[in-house]
Amino acid sequence: ILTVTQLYAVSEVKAAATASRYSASRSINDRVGLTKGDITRLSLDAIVNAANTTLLGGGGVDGAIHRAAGPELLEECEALQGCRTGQAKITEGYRLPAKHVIHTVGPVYNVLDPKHSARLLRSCYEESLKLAVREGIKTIGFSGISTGVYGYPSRDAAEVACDTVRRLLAAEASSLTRVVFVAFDEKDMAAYREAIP
Ligand code: AR6
Repeated sequence: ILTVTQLYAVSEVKAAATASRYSASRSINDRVGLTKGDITRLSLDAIVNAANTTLLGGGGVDGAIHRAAGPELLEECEALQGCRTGQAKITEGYRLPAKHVIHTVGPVYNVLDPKHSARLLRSCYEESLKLAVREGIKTIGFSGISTGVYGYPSRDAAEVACDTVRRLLAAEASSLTRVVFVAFDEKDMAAYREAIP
């Protein structure tokens, strides 16, 4: 038979196992959003593309963004001469409702060195946000970076995404008023729900 104190202890453990490891912060939560759907439909100052090092388009969200933006996007990308993994570059949005596209290159997930993958993924979010702030962008939407063909597990990726965004929003007197995580499928949606307090 459990005492009252023991009962509390058990329920706290259960709560901790399902809740985010971050505590809710009003100043941050007011600026962070989560939505499910197609990022190419979002009317924001910038959307973040999960690109590859060539920046010349591909499948997944990259293909969808290029199709929706039109051929002018590829033209501008050709002049950028690629992008290294963990870095970010910015273009216009052309026919997209979003004004700009920030292209970042996530890591191909390495099961043998998950810490290295995490460092590179963190860098994608950091570099994208820093670039956005430099460009005076106020509202930004992130597609899942590396969570498709690059094989990054959704829950681990959502933790990195959430943690990096929270740190940057807390650290800087940043121009950002809204950071939206865009989940395309239920698996990513569930992962973000767990990571965001
Ligand atoms: N809107 C929002 N999210 C989307 C959309 C969309 N329209 N389409 C897919 N996603 P992926 P990666 C989600 O594979 O893993 C490309 O060929 C999808 O559910 O697009 O970083 C590039 O050129 C997933 O969670 O990107 C690279 O070669 C997330 O977008 C390579 O894929 C990322 O999946 C990059 O792989």
